[in-house]
Amino acid sequence: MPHALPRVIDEIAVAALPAAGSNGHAAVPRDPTQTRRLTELIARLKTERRAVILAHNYQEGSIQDLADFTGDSLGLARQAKATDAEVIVFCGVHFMAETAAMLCPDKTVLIPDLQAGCSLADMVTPEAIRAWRVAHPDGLVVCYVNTSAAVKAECDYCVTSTNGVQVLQSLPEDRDILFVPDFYLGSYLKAKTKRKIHLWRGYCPAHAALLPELIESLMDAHPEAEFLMHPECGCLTKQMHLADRILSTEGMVQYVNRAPGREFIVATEVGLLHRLRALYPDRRFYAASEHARCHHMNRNSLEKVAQALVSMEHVVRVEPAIAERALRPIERMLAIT
Ligand code: CIZ
Repeated sequence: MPHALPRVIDEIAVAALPAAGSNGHAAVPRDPTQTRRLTELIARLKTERRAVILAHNYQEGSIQDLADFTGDSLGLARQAKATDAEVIVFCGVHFMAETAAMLCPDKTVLIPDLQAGCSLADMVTPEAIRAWRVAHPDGLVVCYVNTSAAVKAECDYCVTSTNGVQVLQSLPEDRDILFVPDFYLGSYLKAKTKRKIHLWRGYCPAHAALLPELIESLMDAHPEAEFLMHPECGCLTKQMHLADRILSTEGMVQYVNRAPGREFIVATEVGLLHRLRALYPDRRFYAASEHARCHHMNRNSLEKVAQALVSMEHVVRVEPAIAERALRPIERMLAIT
């Protein structure tokens, strides 16, 4: 009975769970007593279930605070592989949990909210990639990690925003590349590598909220601040010359550690600012826009993390035939980086 309710935590604990907001998202702001109660409950459940909690850099602060590890999708996948826990509560979005499930077939991977998807990942389909291959039989298909397992199964290489340049530079120069699905990351990689890249027209709605005008007025208000920009930013093509650094989320975390400056304008999903402020309390961080929020990431909440550990739902599984093919581009990426 692997999914029986834990010994210590029973229905009483479940009944004590406060309800999530009426929109199904976290009931924020939550009062500190409620947060403490939930955090304690999750700690007990975690021990009972022999579970580990992995949180993406874009998760709400209270989830980051109780996670065993917070990071980008690649870091989380590596942690998932390394852990000896039996259960992984993956606080992120569905494609990330799929990657963890494929890399760890012997572990149970749970996502607190099954609706936590990715608008960008939904912008490309396996059929579209098959059609491109018919037109470009010698081409290579490179997918951003923000793709479903079914799409990855059709691709040759996978990249993250941290390692995209390195992976593309390693590919044979005479091959055309189709890059899916993010147009802006693809444009950045094209400019950096000078490779012949066919760009898909996908975009991340949270990063699209970061408009050039907002960034220019923040730069005027904080002239000493360095401007750190994520390559998914919709403003990328126009603002690239303004960015002091174009970095992935982990790239930003590492860069701030060695940067001489003390102030930073951060153009990415606002969840990352919680991690930056926690790690570097002596620096100042300004969100390029407080509206740059991923509503999918924000579907996860402390309540749903607790609920996932009680009910052992929602289990993320990838069909073995898809997983076998989808792991190929991921493993090729891991071998290069
Ligand atoms: O790879 C990730 O986690 C994503 C989606 C972005 C980033 O820059 O970390």
